[in-house]
Amino acid sequence: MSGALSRSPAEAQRAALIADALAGLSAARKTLPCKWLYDAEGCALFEAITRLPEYYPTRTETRILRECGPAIADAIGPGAAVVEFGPGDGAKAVLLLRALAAPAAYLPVDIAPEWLDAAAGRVASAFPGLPVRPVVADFAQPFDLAGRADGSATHLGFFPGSTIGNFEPEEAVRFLRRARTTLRAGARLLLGADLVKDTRVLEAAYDDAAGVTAAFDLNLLARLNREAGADFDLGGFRHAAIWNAEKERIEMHLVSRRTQSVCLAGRVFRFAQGETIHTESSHKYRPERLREMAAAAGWQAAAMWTDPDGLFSVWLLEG
Ligand code: AVI
Repeated sequence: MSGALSRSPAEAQRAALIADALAGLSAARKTLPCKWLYDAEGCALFEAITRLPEYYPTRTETRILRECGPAIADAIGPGAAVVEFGPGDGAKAVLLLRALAAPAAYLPVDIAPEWLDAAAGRVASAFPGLPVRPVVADFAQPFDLAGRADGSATHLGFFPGSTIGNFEPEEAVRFLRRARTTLRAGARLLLGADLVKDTRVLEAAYDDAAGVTAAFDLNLLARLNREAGADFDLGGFRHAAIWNAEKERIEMHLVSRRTQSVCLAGRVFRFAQGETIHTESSHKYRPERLREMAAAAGWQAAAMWTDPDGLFSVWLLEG
């Protein structure tokens, strides 16, 4: 058996982290994939971010789901099997399922079993008797529901939180196209997407006064020290959130405070003062752009709900 085949999942994950870090830190513009922000520490910090006064997306989307629940339920009709991509703690699924008429089943999809357990447990205890059928899969890759939603009146994909904004636009279209294949012809997708707005509101949401987002970003370097044996001096970097007007996205960067070198997996990476590592993009959408992306993936926008301040949008797409 080869070394790669005999690796435990944790070893394989560590090897992937190191490979991504080596590639990203070798690039002309240093970068690290945002998926590595979410270890246990990162997930706890992200949960804290969602409760910050500056971070409007979670509470605004929750408000839309709560206040527009009856209209959403009318548009969807009874008997839907809800397939949630990346369910988090399942709190938004509970809101949606509470609004829907006679939901047929709940299928949370995630690569991380601990997230699946949390979401499945929360939904199962809120809706005793509702079939809850977790799917262990990387929802960013093609996967099959393997009959788990059969027998329902309709398949409803659910992708809240504007996680779609963390994909590059081409990746977002690919995700939407694959979701259509997974959910099958005639399915619907309820999609949360953050909207373009005042730059100050956006930058504050991603660089809060309490420094929680900064800790979330810097935890990526701490994770590389813990898991990849790197020697980042955390005090040598600061967090920055920058609005990229051309690409209509907030970018998180870790900025080197000085000239320095960092070792990782036997390689040395040099940083000039002010040089950055780009750690995450969070794209914000104009409604017409989102409609175009959906259409490019074969979906039609059937309805859009927003809050009174026009901060966030929830879309119903039809396949
Ligand atoms: C998970 N995702 C939708 C968040 C966002 O708003 O892009 C991640 C995040 N990063 C910093 N704050 C929140």
